[in-house]
Amino acid sequence: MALAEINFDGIIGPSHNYAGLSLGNLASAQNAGRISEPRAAALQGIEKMRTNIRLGLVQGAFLPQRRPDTAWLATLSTDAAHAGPALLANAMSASSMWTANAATVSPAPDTDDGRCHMTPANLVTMPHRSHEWPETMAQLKTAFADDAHFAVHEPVPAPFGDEGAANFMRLAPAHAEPGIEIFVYGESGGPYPARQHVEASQAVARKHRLDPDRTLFIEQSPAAIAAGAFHNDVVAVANETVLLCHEQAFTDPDTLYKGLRALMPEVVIVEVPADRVSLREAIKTYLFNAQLVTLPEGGMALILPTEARESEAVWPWLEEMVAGNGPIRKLIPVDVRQSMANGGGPACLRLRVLADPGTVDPRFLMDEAKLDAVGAVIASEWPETIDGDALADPDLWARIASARAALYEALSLTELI
Ligand code: SUG
Repeated sequence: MALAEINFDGIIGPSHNYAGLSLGNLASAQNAGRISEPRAAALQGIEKMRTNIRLGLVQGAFLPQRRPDTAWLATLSTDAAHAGPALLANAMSASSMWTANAATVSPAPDTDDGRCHMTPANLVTMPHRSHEWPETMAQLKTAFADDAHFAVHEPVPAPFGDEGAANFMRLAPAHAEPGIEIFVYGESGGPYPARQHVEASQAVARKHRLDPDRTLFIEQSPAAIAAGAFHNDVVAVANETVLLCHEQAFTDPDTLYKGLRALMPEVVIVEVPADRVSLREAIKTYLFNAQLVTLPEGGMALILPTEARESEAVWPWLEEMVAGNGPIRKLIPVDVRQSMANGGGPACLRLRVLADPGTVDPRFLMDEAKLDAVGAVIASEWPETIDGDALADPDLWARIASARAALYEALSLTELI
């Protein structure tokens, strides 16, 4: 069995819009009311996947969910025509694109039954995200139906907020070796909610049958949340032996670093000092919301948003880091501006699953030909723009439904519509 890291990107849905729904997510608030471009957004996502494939990485995808979410509205005893603007906006968000929040994934080498365990995130803190998990779970159960290799759990129950892999990091000498799993939770975020609760992280670790001696629960610094880091993956990223993080990412970084070095002496901790890159600049440019990937030819690359290249603080620091001959050898900027304007960078758009691709339902795996086919559906079916007022327009709902159906047909996944 050959385990590979597979990045499952969320295909950006046809209802992508800027309703400003996420308190504590500065980009979402700043862009509230802006006219969105769903077609351009989704094509940016396709090009990001193409970049990954051309680097020799294994790529997968999850599909956009039904919007407006009529099943959710029905549980509230209403429908799209009667919900009112606030509830309707919550039912129309394309937020399932950010698959780093779809689930937490503990790969087979870390679990005591040797299977890859997944728990869909309940996302209960934000109403517009709280109804993602049922469709997420349906896709996970289809993609990872092989129960000799995968276990897909029920989400953690409310009120314990769980935001999935965005608050989770894994370090290991190599992908396929037993790793250290790090769950990052928030206690307080000043004016903003701490969306990942420690009780949820602990429950996920128990469900996943992890070794308690190799599982760490670490508090995200309240200063980071208050500055707009609503998930840990806005201030830190890990891959194999490398942890890249901001100096102010954690409440007690020294204890974390000491613990990691004791468990894994080969760990390389690259800490970005606050006097070179402020928390504010880190959050604006999303340099940590990068995919830190191991390249087939060796060495690592950081696939990061183009916004990071435009920063006079961030880019010189990154170039110095690369020149310093550390493990990170390449910087690869990608344009995901439409997603970024809602606070979702390259890392938010992907869920990492370490698995033998042969054990995954092939309909969820991408190659360039499939990306071309998906891109063609997007180019002909996705709305070019959505203005906030149009969210209540039944013609838009019909357009979104048929666009989504066309995509499911193109990928032969109509049973999940
Ligand atoms: O949950 N934005 C998402 C962004 C998620 C980013 N994911 C990670 N960091 N992994 C969120 O805040 C904005 C939607 C709106 O305002 O319409 C939104 O949901």
